[in-house]
Amino acid sequence: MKPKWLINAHHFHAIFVCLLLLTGLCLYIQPLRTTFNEWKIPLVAIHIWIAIFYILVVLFSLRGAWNYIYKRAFLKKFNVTFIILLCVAWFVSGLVMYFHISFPATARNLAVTVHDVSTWISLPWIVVHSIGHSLRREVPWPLWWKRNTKKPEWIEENRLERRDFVKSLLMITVMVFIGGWVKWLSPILNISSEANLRRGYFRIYNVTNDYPRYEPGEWNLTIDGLVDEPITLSLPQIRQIKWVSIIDDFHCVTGWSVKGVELKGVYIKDLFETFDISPKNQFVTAYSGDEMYFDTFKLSQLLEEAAMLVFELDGEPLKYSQGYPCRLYHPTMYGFKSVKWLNRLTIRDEREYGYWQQNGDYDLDGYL
Ligand SMILES: Nc1nc2c(c(=O)[nH]1)N[C@H]1C(S)=C(S)[C@@H](COP(=O)(O)O)O[C@H]1N2
Ligand SMILES: [Mo]
Repeated sequence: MKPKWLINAHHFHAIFVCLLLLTGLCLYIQPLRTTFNEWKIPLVAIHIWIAIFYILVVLFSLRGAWNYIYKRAFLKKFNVTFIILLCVAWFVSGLVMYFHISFPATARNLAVTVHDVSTWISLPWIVVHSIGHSLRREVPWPLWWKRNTKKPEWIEENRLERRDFVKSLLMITVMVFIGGWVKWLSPILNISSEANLRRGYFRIYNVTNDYPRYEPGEWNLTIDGLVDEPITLSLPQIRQIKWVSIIDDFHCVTGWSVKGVELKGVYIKDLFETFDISPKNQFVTAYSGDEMYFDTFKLSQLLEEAAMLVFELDGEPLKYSQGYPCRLYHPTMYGFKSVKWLNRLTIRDEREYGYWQQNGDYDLDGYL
C-alpha cells in the first residue's frame, strides 16, 4: 500500500505540473503572448513561483518516493527517474533564462531550447501517465481491457518493452515537431487573404525582467552629448512635429516577423530640424528607460534615412510592454535597433557597441 502522504504528494505534483504547463504554454504560444502582452511579466512571475513550490514538493518527497519505489517494478523507477531528469533540465534552463543577463548568448539560446524540448518530451508521458491514473488503467493502452482477456505478462510485471520504447520515441518526436510548428510556423502560416493586413505576432522581447511604465505626461526625451545645448522634450512638444504613418514589416533577427504593421510617429530628421538641434559629431547612442538596453547608430542613419520615433502601433498608443510611449524605429534595420522606452539620444564622437553587440553577436548596423 502506498503511504497516504505519498499519494498527496503525487496529487500536488500533478496539479503543479498542470499549472506550469498552462502558464508555460501561455508564454510560449505567440498569438497568446501578443494578445496578453501586458501579462507577460506577471505570467513569468507566477510560472516561477509555482516552479519553486513544485521543486520543494519534489525535494521533500524524493527520499520517501525512492524508498517506496526502490523495491518495485522497473517501470516505477523509470517514471521517477524520468521526471527527476526533466525537473533538473527545466530548473537549470529556467535559471539561465531568468538570469539571462549574466550568461553568454549561446547559453541563453541553449537554455530556451532545453526548456522547450523537455516540455514537449514530457507531454506524451504526462498524457499517458494521467490517463492511466484517472481511469485506473495501466497503459500502454490495453487491448485486454475491452476484450476482457488476461493482462499480458509484460504489463502485469510493469516491464518496459521495446515496443513501448519505440512508441514513446514516436510520440516524443511528434510532440517536439508540433511544438516547433506552433512556435515557428504558425505566424507564417497565418496568412490573411488581404496582402496588406497585419500578420504574424510580436514576441515581446525585453532583456530586463521588468520595464518602465510611464504615466501619461511623465515621459520625456533628452538629446545630449556633443550638441550645442542638451534639450529635453515632452510628448506634447514632440506632437507638434508633422506626424507620419507608415506600413512596414517588422523583422527580428531571430527569425520572426510581423508583416504589415502600421507605425505612427515622427521622423527623427524632422525632430532635429524643428528643435534646431545641431550635433557636433556623427555617432548616436539611443538609450532605453529600462536602464539596460541601448543601441547605437551613425547620425546619418537617423537623419538621412527614414528613422522614426514611433508612438502608435496598429492605430493605438504603444502598449507598456512594447515601449510606451516611444520606441525608435528604422525601417531597413532589424528589430533589435528598435529601442523601446526610448528616453535619451546621446551624440558621441565614437561609435559604441550596443547591448546586443556586447552581449551577443548582433551586427552593429543591423540592416535587413
Ligand atoms: N528596451 C528594449 N528594447 C528592445 C528590446 C529589449 O529587450 N529592450 N528588444 C529588441 C528586440 S531584439 C526586438 S526583436 C524588438 C521586439 O519588439 P517587441 O517586444 O515589441 O516584440 O524590440 C527591440 N527593442
Ligand atoms: Mo530581436
